[in-house]
Amino acid sequence: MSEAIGYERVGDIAILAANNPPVNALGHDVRNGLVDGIARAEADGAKAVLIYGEGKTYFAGADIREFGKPPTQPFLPDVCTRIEASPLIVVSALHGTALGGGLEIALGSHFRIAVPTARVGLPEVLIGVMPGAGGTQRLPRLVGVDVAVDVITSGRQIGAKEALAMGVLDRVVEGTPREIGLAYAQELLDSGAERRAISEMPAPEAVDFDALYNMVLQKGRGQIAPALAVRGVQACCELPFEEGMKRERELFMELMASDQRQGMIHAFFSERAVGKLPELKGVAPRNLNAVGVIGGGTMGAGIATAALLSGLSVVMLEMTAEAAEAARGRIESNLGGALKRGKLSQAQFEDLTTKALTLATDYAALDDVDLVIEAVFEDMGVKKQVFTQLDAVCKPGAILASNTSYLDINEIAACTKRPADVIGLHFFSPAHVMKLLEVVVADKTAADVVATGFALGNRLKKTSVRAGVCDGFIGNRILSTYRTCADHMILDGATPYQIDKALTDFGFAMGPYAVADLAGLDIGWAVRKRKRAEGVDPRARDFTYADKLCEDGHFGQKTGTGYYVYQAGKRAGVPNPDVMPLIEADRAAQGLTPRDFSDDEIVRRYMAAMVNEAAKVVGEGIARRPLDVDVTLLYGYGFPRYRGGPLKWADMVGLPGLLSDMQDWAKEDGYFWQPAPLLEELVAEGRTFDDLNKETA
Ligand code: T1G
Repeated sequence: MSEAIGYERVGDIAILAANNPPVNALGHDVRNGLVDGIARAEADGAKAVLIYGEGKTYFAGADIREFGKPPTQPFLPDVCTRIEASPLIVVSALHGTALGGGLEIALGSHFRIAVPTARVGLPEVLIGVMPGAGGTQRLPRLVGVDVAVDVITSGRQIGAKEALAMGVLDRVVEGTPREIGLAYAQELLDSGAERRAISEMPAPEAVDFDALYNMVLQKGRGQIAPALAVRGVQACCELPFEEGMKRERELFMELMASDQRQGMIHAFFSERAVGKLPELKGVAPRNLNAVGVIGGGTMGAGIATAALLSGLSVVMLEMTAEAAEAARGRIESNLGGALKRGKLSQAQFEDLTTKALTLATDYAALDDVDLVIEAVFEDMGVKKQVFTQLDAVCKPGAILASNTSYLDINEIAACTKRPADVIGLHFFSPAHVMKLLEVVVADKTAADVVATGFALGNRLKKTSVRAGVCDGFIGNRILSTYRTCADHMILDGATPYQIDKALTDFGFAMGPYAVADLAGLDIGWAVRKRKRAEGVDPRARDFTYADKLCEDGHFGQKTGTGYYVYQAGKRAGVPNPDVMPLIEADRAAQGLTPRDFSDDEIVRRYMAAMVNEAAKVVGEGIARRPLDVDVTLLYGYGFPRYRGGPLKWADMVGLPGLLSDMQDWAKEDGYFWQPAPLLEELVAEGRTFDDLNKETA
């Protein structure tokens, strides 16, 4: 018997207890142990078998680390079928998260009991595959097609109460999985219950699977796994069980071989790796109970909302009492959303907006907070004034953080006597919703201040990425480059609308011009003006149509008109007829003759610009590893998760091809298309960004 599955007899019941921390993943040893355990119980004269997990959870699925490696027997579908085929009654007792192959083991069992906090689900589509051990064949038999398709194509986790109502669970009882499992198995034996094999249950009524497939495919915006999973459920309705299992396996293996599976598993492990920093080994974060936020605009109010929802007390500082009340209004409207969704009770809402939130107009109110986050107007002069005052009033050991999106944190820190306590905490709008947090580490930032930045990120349920100091840090610096590439394509003949369509077809939630309208065109305008004031290299191409749009007062959604015109109540806008004349005038003024662009060329240039700047960001150490860039673009810039991130995508399409494209395009614009030294190095050495990820702990 393998160590991973313990064997024990309690009366007539054989217990198979999984012990494969941290999440009892169904690796080779676990699968072996289950098959051997069932056989031993049958040989041992047991009358029933109880399967449960030691530690924090029942099986949380197949071992994802084995993906891409040669599969080893026994295969998971066979393990589930072996359990189901046992003449003994098999009971699974669930706690923690019974997910994917874990739930499939439970569905292979004859009875399922769980503790009230257990969660179940088939989240395989979230890592680019589909259930491959009978989930698409057994679940529909138990819960019907509609519920099964919802569970499988959403990948959502389902609470025990809902799972009981669905019929996935037979019982939900307080206690430990071992206790409730033993009691239930004994009760079944005492009542003479028969073993129940789901595979022997009748297949559910079929539905219009072609329509369902197309609907799911469209909803996936290019992701294929949920749609193929629908074909798996179709097989359940149309084929005998064994045939259905074979069809499920074919579909599963097709997805296992797909780039999308690679991309999504890369995203899964990368989002867990970004928080593991060698520099923070053994470094304890500082205490964090009370936070100050300066500036109650959209960003400040969003940051305050996130802090309040995580249980921190907040002092919101504004210049005037009216502005402070306006900030409270924004915070209350943000929290109102959680109230409406039932995430907050009325009492909690009142507590947060009265007891936990304090408004202030005097810096002295910040003299006892543990951390201050400044979210004022994006101007260096204003930032320095604020930090000079914070330096004067905040207690020793308080952390002074800036939410700047671009500006130099070293320069801000230098205007205080405590640069070691200064850090950048770059939130993304809306700050109480967007998952990404760039933790910007300045030259003198102390290690425990960095540790506190990450601790705050965890507490706010953010995915935090370490970034070095440069103009725009990781995300906005790369954004600025691929946006410039898009603007160059417009000068040369493409339109904002063609570019947006090409990128949404590629998988982005929105194209760059729709995003610009959402964020506000005045932000890009301010950045262009600042950069022009700082001096732009004469070789850089320039364009004026976007400035003209802003000069005419068109800032996007906030003014109702930008690249698109927005009608009330409609999320998507229609092309603004004033835009193309501005672009044509700009081209004419520069003597440019527009040409046709294919969608492929648009995507290739746009992505090449993104990858090239990302390689510079990694090469300069602004991002520690390529995966830090991938997570930043996935969580902050709407990059399609099934492509894994720009550098994972680059590895999959091939770095040599991308580099040679850039070298071609450099013939027409040698200033913009300067290949990153790191990219040239990797191509020369036949290495990839993933090699770098593996080499950098
Ligand atoms: N395989 C391998 N490692 C896993 C794992 C898995 N399935 N799940 C988690 N880990 C690692 C994770 O990388 C981390 O490692 C540690 O466990 C703790 O995880 C045929 C083929 C279970 C809800 O998709 O959703 O079954 O970083 O930090 O927040 O149909 O992990 O410490 O080194 O996330 O408490 C289906 C994936 C697989 C579930 C726990 N199952 N896991 O969350 O901790 S496909 C899943 C999760 C499948 C069959 C198919 C979560 C969690 P490290 P964590 P957590």
